[in-house]
Amino acid sequence: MQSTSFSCGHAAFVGAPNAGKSTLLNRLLDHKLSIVTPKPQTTRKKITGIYLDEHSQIVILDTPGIMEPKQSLHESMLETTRQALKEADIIVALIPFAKGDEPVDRNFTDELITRWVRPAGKPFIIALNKSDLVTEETVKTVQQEMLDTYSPVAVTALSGLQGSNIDELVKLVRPHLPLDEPLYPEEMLSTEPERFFVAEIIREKIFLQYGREIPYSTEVVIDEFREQHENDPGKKELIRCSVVVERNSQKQIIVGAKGAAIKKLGQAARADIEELLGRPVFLEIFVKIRPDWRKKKSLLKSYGY
Ligand SMILES: Nc1nc2c(ncn2[C@@H]2O[C@H](COP(=O)(O)OP(=O)(O)OP(=O)(O)O)[C@@H](O)[C@H]2O)c(=O)[nH]1
Ligand SMILES: [Mg+2]
Repeated sequence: MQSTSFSCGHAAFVGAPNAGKSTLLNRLLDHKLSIVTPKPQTTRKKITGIYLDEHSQIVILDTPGIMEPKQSLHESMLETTRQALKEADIIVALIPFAKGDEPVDRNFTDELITRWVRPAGKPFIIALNKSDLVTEETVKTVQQEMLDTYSPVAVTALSGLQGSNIDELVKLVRPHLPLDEPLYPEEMLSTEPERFFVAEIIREKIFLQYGREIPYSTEVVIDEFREQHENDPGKKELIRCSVVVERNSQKQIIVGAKGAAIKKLGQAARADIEELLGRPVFLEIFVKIRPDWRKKKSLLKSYGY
């Protein structure tokens, strides 16, 4: 792979919560790496996904969506996004189309580009996402508007969900990658360890299963992750984790009547974890109450924020 036409570097995906950053990362990798839900603020930590084709290795940094911080947790999430912008060789600002009178949120876009993207001092591409939601005419009009208003190195429109125009984004990113050799081995999809993705899967299932404030008041910690039977690879692997909530009432919701809700959670999570690891697991979920964990710096630190 040492051909002179090879390029490698870091691309940061930034944008509003729900813009579709994680969906796009997964689409590019053709692999479900980063968790995706219809709820905003799903991604809380940086997710590194390694895209590879014969001409390029793109180390994609999927980031937490940019929002007004209301807690220490949000501050850490924004700090993660800031770090990714520093690490990036090229920034992809993802701006989603929406159905309705305003095809893009112009106020947010302005804040994103002027307060976050431009100050990073890197070349940036505006990628208009969710193009499946609007007409081709709208796409063209907004593309031109973005080009005229922000002078990015390029504007493109795509649909991460449907996978349309994805290759075009790769082509636009490639010239901005500074290295001529891959940074990571061919088979590597991410720099984060398996246990990180196990916790993410459980968090995704919480986001999908529970309503209101529950997903936002919850954190998942892996307490134990070990092979139970080293000499017998067919045997189940033990994963013990804690679902951290803020109040007893939330614990009751997570557990549900006669434990039905937590059982359902465990089943949904286990199916995906087994698919990720490619081996059977025994998953134990405990619920712990840690009042105000989202505001406590020391707790946040222990959870990896
Ligand atoms: N119609 C449409 N929906 C999309 C597209 N891409 C993502 N979505 C949906 O938008 C929602 C949010 O997607 P995510 O990928 O989780 O968005 P994100 O930017 O990572 O969100 P945060 O992690 O919360 O910052 C999900 O319901 C996706 O299915 C797209 O191209 N078209
Ligand atoms: Mg995300």
